[in-house]
Amino acid sequence: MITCHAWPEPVVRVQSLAQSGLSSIPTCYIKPHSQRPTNVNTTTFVPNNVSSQNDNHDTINIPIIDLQGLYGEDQTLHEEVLRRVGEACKEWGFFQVVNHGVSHELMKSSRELWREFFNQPLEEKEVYANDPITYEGYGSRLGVKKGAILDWTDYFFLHYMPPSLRNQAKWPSIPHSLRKVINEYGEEVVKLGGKVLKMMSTNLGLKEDYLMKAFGGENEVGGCLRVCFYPKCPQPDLTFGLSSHSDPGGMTILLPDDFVSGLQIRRGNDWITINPIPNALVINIADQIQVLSNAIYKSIEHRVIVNPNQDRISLAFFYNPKSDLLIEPAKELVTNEKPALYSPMTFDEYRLYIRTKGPCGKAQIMESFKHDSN
Ligand SMILES: O=C(O)CCC(=O)C(=O)O
Repeated sequence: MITCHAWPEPVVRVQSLAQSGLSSIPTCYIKPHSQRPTNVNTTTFVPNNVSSQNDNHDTINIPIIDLQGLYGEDQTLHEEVLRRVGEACKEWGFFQVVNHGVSHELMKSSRELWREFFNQPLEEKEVYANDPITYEGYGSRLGVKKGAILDWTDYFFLHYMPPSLRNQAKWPSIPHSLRKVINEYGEEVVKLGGKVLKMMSTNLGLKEDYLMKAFGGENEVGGCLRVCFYPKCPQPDLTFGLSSHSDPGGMTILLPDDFVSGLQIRRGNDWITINPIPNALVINIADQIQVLSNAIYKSIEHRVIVNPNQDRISLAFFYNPKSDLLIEPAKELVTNEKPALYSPMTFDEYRLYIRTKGPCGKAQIMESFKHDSN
C-alpha cells in the first residue's frame, strides 16, 4: 500500500519555472550523464500525409495502419487490417492508426482546450492540485521517492472508466466546454479501444471477446486520461519530459501534439523518434497485455524528449483492465514449450509499483513479476 499521503517535497510547477525565463534548469531535473537523451535536435516536424506512409522517410517510423477496412463490408480489406495490426503488435508494440473512428474535430478541440487549461494563471490550476494517493488532478511529478530526479512536465490525470469512477467535479470547469469534450472524446476512444482489443484477441488465436472479458467487460474496463504538458526547456539535452518507462495498463491510445514531436520508443539499443501523421492516434501495447499474451505482444519502453523553443501537449488515454481482476497469461497461450511467464496479479497491485517509484524503465518491473520458476 502507498503510505505517503503527500508529495515528499514541495511541488514546483514546471510551466512556472519555464515561464520565469531561466537559462539553466534546476539540478533536480538533471539526469545522470549515462541517462541523458542523445538526439534532441529533431523535435519539430512538418506533418506528412498518409500516402507517404513508411516510404521516403529519412527516419524509421512505426507502422501506420488505416482502419477504414474495419468499417466496411469488404472481408478482404477487413482481414488485411487484422493482419497489419497483428504484425505491428508482434514486431513493434507501437503503431499509428488513421480512419480510426475518433472525430478529427474532437481531437483538435481536445488539444486546444487542454492547452487553454494549462495556459491559465497558476491559481486556477492549483484548485485541482493532486496527491500521490489517487493522482487525480493537476500534478507535476510521478513517484514519491524523496530526492528523485524529476521530469520536465506538468500533467492532469482523470478517471473516465468505469463510469462509477468518473467524477466530473474533479475535472477542470474552465475552459467551459472542456468537461463536455472530455466526455465525448472519451466515449469515442473507448469504442476504438474495444475494437482494437477484439483484433488483438483474434490475432492471438483467442476468442474474439477473450481480452475484453479478461478486462472485465465493456462496462467495467478502466480508462484514465493523462494530459501531459511539456513546457519548453532551455537545456533539453540534460533532462526528459518523461523518463523511460513502459505503460502499466492494457493499451495506451495517444493523441500526440500536432506539431512538436518528442515521443521516442526503444528499438534494440536505439531510440526512434515517432513522427505522428495528421489526425493519427498512436497505440501501444502495455504491460497487462504483455502478461495476458504470455509475452507474444511486448510492452515497449518509451520516453519523451523536450524542446528548447516550443511547449508540447499530448493526451494519453490508458485503456486498462478492471483493477481488481487477476491478470495472468491466457491458458491457450501456455504450453510445455512456453510455460506461463508471469504469476497472476491484479492491476491494482501492479500499478502501485509505478505510482510509488515513478517512471523507471521497464525490465525492472516486468522482471519482478515473472513467474518464480522462470
Ligand atoms: O507524451 C507522449 O507522447 C507520451 C506520454 C506517455 O508516454 C505517457 O503518458 O505514459
